[in-house]
Amino acid sequence: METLKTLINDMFHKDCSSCTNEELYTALLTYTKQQLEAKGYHEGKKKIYYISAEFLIGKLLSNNLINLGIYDEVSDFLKENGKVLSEIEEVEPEPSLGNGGLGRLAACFLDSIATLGLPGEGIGLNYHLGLFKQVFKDGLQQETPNPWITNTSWLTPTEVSYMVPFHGFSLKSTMYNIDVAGYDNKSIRLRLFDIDIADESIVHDGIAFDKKDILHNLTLFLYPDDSDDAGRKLRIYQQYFMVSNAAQLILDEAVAKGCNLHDLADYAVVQINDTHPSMIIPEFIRLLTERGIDFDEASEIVSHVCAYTNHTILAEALEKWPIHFLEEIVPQLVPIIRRLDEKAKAKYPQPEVAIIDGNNLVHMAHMDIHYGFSINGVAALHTDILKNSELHSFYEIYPEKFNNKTNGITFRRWLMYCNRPLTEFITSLIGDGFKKDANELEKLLAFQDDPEVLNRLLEIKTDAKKVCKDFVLANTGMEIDENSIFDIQIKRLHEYKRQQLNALYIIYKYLEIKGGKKPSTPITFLFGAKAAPAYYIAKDIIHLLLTLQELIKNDPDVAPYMKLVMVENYNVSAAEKLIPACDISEQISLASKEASGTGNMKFMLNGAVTLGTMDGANVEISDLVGEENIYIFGESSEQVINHYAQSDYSSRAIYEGNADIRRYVDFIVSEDMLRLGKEEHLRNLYNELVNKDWFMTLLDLEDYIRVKNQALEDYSDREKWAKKMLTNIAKAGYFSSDRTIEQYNNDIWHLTK
Ligand code: 26V
Repeated sequence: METLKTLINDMFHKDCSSCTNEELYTALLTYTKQQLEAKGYHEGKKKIYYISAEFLIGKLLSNNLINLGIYDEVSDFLKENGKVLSEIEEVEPEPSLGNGGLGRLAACFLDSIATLGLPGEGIGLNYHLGLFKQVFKDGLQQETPNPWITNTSWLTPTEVSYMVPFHGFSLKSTMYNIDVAGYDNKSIRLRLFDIDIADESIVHDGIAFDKKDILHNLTLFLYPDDSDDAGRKLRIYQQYFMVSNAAQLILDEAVAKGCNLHDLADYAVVQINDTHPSMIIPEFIRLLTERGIDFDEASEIVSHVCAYTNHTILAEALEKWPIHFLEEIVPQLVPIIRRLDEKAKAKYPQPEVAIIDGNNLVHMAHMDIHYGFSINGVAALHTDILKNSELHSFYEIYPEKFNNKTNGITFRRWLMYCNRPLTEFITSLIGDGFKKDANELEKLLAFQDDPEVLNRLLEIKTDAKKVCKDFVLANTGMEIDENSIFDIQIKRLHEYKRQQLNALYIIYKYLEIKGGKKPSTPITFLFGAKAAPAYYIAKDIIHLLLTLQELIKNDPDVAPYMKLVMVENYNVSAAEKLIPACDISEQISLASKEASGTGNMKFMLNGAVTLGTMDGANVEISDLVGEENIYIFGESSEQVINHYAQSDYSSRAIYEGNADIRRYVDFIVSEDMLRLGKEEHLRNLYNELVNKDWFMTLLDLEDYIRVKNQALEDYSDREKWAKKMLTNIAKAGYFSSDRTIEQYNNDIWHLTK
């Protein structure tokens, strides 16, 4: 710690104990950056370029200290000087450069790529404002800007700069780096491209801004609201800016290593993270043909470089751009896309595999599949659905391109950092081999009948609930009880994730308690979720939750037995506090709709028991832990897919045919609720549920109530419950992103360490 001591002295001319937390944060940032640089970077002939519109990296200081292996040393040094690392961390602004799972996955992958020693880079955009900051006012979500770049941030500007041509003008870029440390290994870099003239002063009234002012707004916001054409076009500007920079960088790096461009695939592999970076395919072809390679060979080269990951089957999330938008913004790509489309059509004339469809929409995923060499889903069930239904026609043409890569999470952040007491306890039982080989967690199974171990596990959970309690108090002003059951649903607000199903259970429970049936253990229902600014039903669901929160809080008959808490501005840091404290992990999407989920993995790793549908990676969790150690309910993905195919689901029929369900749904617009909430929003949601319910909430409600009641009852047998917790932790090893990245490398990237 001598270097850190000297650094603090040099920077502030005083010793550690006299510094403010802000000063110490600045010193630690400088110190950590130096340490990272000193360790060096993974290099190799061939590199993986992971291109993504989102990298939800969260705060970096502690994570970097852990991966550098100096967390304890630094923390002790600070303690000796009367300082607390976790308080210094509060100073760090949070980079929320993603919406949810897809962006967080990209961040976990960078950690694993670095940890496994693979040469690679992440490439994305340097959004000045991350995902909006959520504020609750009068029971409604409001959005405010979420800046994160300060002069003490992890970004390092570089000399690298490119010109990116748009119709009528070009924009000059600057590349910034963020170092991503491998655990006990060298680093890789996240490259974030920016324009030099982005102007935060054009933002007004919350997060509104002129969407047409491209020269000043291009990198201002993560994913601008795309509910109108101006928003959609801005997304195309952003995407092209990202991929043009990426393609220029990749070609430059390859050439610098001696590549003659004909053998680009020996130097670069590009993972296209959902369709946001798909324009890299025509952009590569444009740049290669400019450098003298003919079109057919250029498209052949690219087909050996690009691989595509699909993260959703939701129709509204599969990008299809009107060709006239592309003509207006990036006309240079249009002839290339047309030619790629003609080539594909000549071989495969079926309309469902066309790149440009009869309505002149460009199907970005179709371009990826025809001109990439790999397409993967993100959980076994999801990949099966892609093969057998969503992308079946493509699977018939290219069966060899399809493969599954079940998602994973980095255990450095989601166990070693966020749950140090549990990490230490596990280490005391099985040693620290699990930190490098997550499968070693299975050794914990040897302790499943050891009452001391099980007791300690319960104690650690209660301690984590106390930490969470403080966080909740600071965040919401609400007092929760660490001895209650913590039932948690934290994820983006979306109808398919079915927060509304959870809300209907809470209504059922409220009415039950009002009727005199008290639960043996009090329950705390915790939520955290942001709704897309233009997604009105999602915002209505938030309103329902906030109104229920008020109702329950103010009802003396009910408040001692249950609480509903909606955490404001849910983000990575909040997740780090909530996940270790969870007893019941809510993973209740409509079967077939959640591609994988990764929160489910974080929860199990921290000893929560899953309550979920047979969807996404829940299926694999269930296979691993066995039915004793998970609570599964609801219709299967096959049944759900059939309902859609037959159009035979009617929420109204369920509502009219089942008096209990009718009572819970009617409660949304009851006098009690209308007194506290806003009629317009509650009635919208009520109508949506009764008349449409596209994600089949009412279909699974009865079974959900039954199985959730069972879970809550089982919680009382503490030893039996602790055994379930232990099994979940022991079986979580499979979900390490190190395993996922090994598989990407073995099957798709083929890099040498
Ligand atoms: C995007 C959009 C954009 C338009 C409005 C509606 C909508 C709905 C969903 C999405 C999802 C974008 C892709 C995504 O984030 N997928 C998530 O990827 C995670 C990592 O693979 C996976 O765990 C989640 O299940 C999946 O939803």
